[in-house]
Amino acid sequence: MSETRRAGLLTCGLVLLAACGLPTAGTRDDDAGLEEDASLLGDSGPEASTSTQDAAVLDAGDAGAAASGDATVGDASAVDGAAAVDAAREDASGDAAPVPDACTPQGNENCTNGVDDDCDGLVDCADPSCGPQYECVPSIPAGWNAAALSIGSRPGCPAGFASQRDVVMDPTGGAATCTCNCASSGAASCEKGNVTFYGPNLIGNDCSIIGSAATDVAEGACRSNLPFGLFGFGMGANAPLRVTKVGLTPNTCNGSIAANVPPAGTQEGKRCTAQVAAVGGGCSAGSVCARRVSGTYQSCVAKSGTEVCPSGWPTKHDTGTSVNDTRACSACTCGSTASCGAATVTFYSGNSCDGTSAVATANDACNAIATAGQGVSSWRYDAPVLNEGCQKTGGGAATGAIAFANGETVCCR
Ligand SMILES: [Ca+2]
Ligand SMILES: [Ca+2]
Repeated sequence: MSETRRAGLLTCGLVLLAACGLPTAGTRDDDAGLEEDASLLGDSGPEASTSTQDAAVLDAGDAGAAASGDATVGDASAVDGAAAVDAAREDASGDAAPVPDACTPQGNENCTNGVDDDCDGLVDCADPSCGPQYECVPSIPAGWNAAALSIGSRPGCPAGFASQRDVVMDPTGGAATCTCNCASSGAASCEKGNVTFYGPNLIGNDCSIIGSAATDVAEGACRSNLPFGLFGFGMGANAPLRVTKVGLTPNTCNGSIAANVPPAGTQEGKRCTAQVAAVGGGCSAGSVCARRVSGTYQSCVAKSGTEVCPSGWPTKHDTGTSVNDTRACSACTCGSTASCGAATVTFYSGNSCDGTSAVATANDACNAIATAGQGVSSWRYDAPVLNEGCQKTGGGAATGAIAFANGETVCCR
């Protein structure tokens, strides 16, 4: 039998004697001795752990006696009564086969270790002693830290949190609005054609007899210098020629961009992380015991970079130590809209492109124009410019984004 058990039984025996009205022959010295024994009970090993409250009562009794300088019967009764309860518990458990008590108090409840430290049967957050400072929160995935976030102000971190960081967060500015402006400079022209005249024949469009070298002709100019003198004697029933339209000389188009970048509407805040990374138990499935935040702070989890918020922490805040705003517009490229209309060569009987006329199409084919025996004194190449102008051909897209230096995703409940 252990010393503790002996002390308990001794105490019990004395209590029974007192209860029966039998003289206990107790003296103040006896009481003092009992209290001393009882103190041993409270201070001793594993069995004492089952009666923490009893030990506390004993301590209080001792303190009272010490304060009065004279232990009273009442004090002794309190002590004895506590000892009797202990004795009864031991009897209930059976002397023959005592049930070992696995819980050894390790001091106050540690709220983040998953253990019932103070042996009250309640682990971590389930233990009311954790309530003021800890609470059950959704599970915190690996890689995330329990954090406290203050939005709009930067008060000191709540108790239990450190690693503070002044942040800017939650930009509201959207993408840039981009408008391309295309300006035209210079004029488009279809100024040149290329005309080859062929020998006259009476058959029709026979371009077998070359009468002139290919000649570039300017658009819109009335010409009287007939090549090779071919038509000087007057055209026959048919005058074959081939007119090729030379390509467009477009107007020049210069693009410029009008970029409207809305303000990056960030706000300031402060992020703190829990000083103890570990989280405890005593919560329902899917929850853990973590430090409670206070003041303007919200309960959150944080992870560096741009992340998707984990389950249970739905409210996302993009944060960083400063804003890196790269929003802009890409350069605009512009092109001419001009084209050349149907090109023709018109022959005239008059010297100034007047009088009787006949028209040949500039289609790079052998054509025969009928001049009805009229002489040709002048001619003109015409190729109208159509749709002169400019249009956007590329660019003008919104680029960049609002990014954060030391970016961190903070997700709150
Ligand atoms: Ca604990
Ligand atoms: Ca506990």
